[in-house]
Amino acid sequence: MSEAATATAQKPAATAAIDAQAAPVVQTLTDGFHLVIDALKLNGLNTIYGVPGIPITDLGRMAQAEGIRVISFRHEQNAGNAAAIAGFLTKKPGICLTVSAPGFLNGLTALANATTNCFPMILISGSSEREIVDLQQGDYEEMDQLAIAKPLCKAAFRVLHAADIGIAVARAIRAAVSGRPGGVYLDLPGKLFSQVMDAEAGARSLVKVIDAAPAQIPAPAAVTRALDVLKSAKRPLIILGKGAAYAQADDEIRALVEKSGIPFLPMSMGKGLLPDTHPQCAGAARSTVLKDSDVVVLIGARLNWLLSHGKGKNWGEPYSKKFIQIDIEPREMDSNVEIVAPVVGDIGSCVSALLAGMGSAWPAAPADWVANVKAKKDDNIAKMAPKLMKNAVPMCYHTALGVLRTIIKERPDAILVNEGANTLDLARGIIDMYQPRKRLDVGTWGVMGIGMGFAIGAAIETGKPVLAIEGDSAFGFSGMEVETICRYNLPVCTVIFNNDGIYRGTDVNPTGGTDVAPTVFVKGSRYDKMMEAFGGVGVNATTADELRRAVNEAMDSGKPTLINAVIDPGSGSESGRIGNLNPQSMLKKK
Ligand code: ADP
Ligand code: TPW
Ligand code: MG
Repeated sequence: MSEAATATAQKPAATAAIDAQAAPVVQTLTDGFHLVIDALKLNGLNTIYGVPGIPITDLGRMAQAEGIRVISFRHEQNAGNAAAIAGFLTKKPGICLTVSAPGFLNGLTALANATTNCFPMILISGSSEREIVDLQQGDYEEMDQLAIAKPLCKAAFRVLHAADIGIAVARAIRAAVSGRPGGVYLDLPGKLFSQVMDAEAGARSLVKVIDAAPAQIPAPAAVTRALDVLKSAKRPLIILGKGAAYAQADDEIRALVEKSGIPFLPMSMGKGLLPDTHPQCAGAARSTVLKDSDVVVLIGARLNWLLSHGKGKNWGEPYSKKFIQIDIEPREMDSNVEIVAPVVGDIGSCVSALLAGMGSAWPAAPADWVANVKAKKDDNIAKMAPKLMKNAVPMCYHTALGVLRTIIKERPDAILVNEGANTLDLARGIIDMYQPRKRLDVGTWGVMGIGMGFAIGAAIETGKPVLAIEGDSAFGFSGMEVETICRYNLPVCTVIFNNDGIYRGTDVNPTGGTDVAPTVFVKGSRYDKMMEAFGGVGVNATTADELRRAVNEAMDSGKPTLINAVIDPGSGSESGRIGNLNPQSMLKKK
């Protein structure tokens, strides 16, 4: 047990003289507060992201007193997003702490999003008293939180006895990080925190989780099958998803790609596992490789909407291809199309087994295919180059992103956070990444609002400078956290692509009424002034030069900075690259 816990428990109120007649025997006590803190610390969980309030205010205070870093946010969703990205970056569950009902619900969006993205996190929420909640008698912030959390995460547990806290935290950790990672909910009713128990028994009740995410070795037959399919390929392709980034098997993945000579395509958050400038990177020939490949190796990437479900014209149908899939989740296989060679296991073990099976005489990837992909890619890169050099005023997306692309090239260990529509899709395509787990974005749901939470979580967990590239709408979902960034003096430089609205700032109200169109914001807003309100650096940038200077200064100084990058309101397109997903009205437009 920690010293502070002992000290607290030895105050007269918490000290029991067991036998008043005999020499006094002092029993040292602990309580729920301290057991939660001790259980987290014992398992190396040393940061809590949250928002204080009943019944967890003192938990945050005591955690800080015990050496846990407690980062207080302005809204729980952002705290939850910080915890989720901490989980992605470290392979340890990020901890988010919320108050009951409304705070819990605010955090729940982040928990659901973490689960959807396979990021490990634990949402710990205080809750109201069971007796009152279960009889629906209207307790303060009454809500059956456990029932609501269950369908939105991997596992949900409630603890009623202080003696069970250690086991509950252990179960939560295992559930979050083992197998396919995801979100876990831990429900702690207010009364639990002040429950006392013998300190020694309390210490014994804690569990230090051993091997929380055990290696999952693929079956030898699965490895042989996959290699047989791969050997037969004439136009092979490797797709690297964010699961591959999460796995931290960077050397093995690189060895597999380079030994096979196969072109690779990184998914958004898989970018940088190998540099986007690697000769085998097919990022700039995406549609060609999806359409023309004959065997595709998926490594930690699902065949969901982001890969057109593995079928249809993007995949060159009616011509069909063979998929080899490496994933820790057996049920992912055949989710959308047939997987002819499922390799189930953790990516590190699977890729190592494939490498071993390839031996020393593995044939080079077919030269004509490699040359075709390279030609297509070089062609596309050459077409893009002049657009990025253009010095448009007002800036268009390409002008501004051309600047930021160079900055990331010069500072490859900076972390890039990215959300928006055009701001997201164009940045993803234009900005090359050079190192693994440096690109953090909207993920599987394409959710707006991850920006400041991810930026804060990334800065806290890695200590690296963060460049957050944000659409003006996207930023608004978590914008109040600029105060949090200033408060903790984090090295986060936020660049807002301010095009006066969602997708474009040029829509008009067709009725001619006084309300502006639903996608349009206040014209000429100065987001930079928000930063000044909290003592950070605010810059208004209207040209490429101004933008370059301001970002470089921010990255050099590490000072919290917000740059309002003025973007031509007409330069974006509806929904960025996914406008095709908008349902179309069959009725004639007025
Ligand atoms: P992307 O969006 O980049 O395509 P997805 O989120 O769709 O990536 O897919 C990630 C996949 O990686 C999930 O199916 C998940 O089960 C898998 N995964 C996560 N961690 C590991 C790991 N350590 N080993 C194997 N598979 C993993
Ligand atoms: C939680 C829908 C997708 S993209 C976007 C919205 C509102 C904002 C696009 O405008 P932005 O970028 O950020 O200014 P740009 O460069 O194109 O102008 N609510 C949630 N998630 C999503 N995805 C939406 C709404 C949406
Ligand atoms: Mg915008």
